[in-house]
Amino acid sequence: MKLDDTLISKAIVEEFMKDFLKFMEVDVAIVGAGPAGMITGYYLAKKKRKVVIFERKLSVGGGMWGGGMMFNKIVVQKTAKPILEEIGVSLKEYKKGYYIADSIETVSTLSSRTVKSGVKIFNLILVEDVMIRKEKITGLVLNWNAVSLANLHIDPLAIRAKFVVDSTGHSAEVARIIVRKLGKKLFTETGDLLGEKPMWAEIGERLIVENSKEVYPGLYVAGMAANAVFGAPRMGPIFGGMLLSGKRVAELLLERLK
Ligand code: 48F
Repeated sequence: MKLDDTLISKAIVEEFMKDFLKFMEVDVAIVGAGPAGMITGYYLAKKKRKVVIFERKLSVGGGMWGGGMMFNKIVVQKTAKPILEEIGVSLKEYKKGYYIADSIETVSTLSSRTVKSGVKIFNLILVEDVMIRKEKITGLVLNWNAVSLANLHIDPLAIRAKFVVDSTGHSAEVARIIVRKLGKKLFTETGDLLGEKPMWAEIGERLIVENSKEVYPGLYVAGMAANAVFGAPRMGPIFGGMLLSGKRVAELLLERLK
């Protein structure tokens, strides 16, 4: 059989467009394919919800690849161990209650399980704005990240979602867009982003789960974005909180989607 170059190109364009059209209306649209966003998607798709994740970078995994200071190991605590076991990541007990995993194995296993559970991940796409109707978030406004990096004056496209999750990490970009465009309307003490506090793993990991909740009608925060919005500490290369946070947001959304 001779290989037809144009047919290869047609296959890519046609199949991409099918997926893109299919995921333009979803139950949940997640912004950011770091550990928190992917785990949120995984638990939602496991329950047959229609979920899409938009990631602006070429690769998924966010801040997990490099472990701590490029030593590519991550630590999780006992409470998060069952999540990594469920998705099939090998863990070694380092000291009582501290488990260590290879960061490459964790990201690759998590992304594979997320996609195989039914979540569609689009990489290279930047979420640059939101849609709001009757004081509720109803969708996302997208552009190629390359368009933004090249500073090209090109209009975006929009997709509709029943709920949106901001799992953009330290920058909490979706919550920030809400404040920038609508004022201090977040469900925080001041209505503004309270900002991340200095590193303290114990407190950061505890608070992240309770901070993983709705922050504006229809918008939930997961992962480091939750602590950035609600003014809690960062925690460095311990990742249990990210996983527990994503799982918590998925549970809250499953209730809302009933
Ligand atoms: O930063 P990231 O890994 O967030 P996370 O899931 O996990 C945080 C940890 O990695 C680490 C930590 C652990 O102690 O503190 O930082 O909360 O993943 C966030 C992803 O969102 C993407 C970004 O490229 C990254 O992969 N992202 C950020 N803004 C946008 C975005 C945007 N506007 N549109 C699309 N993707």
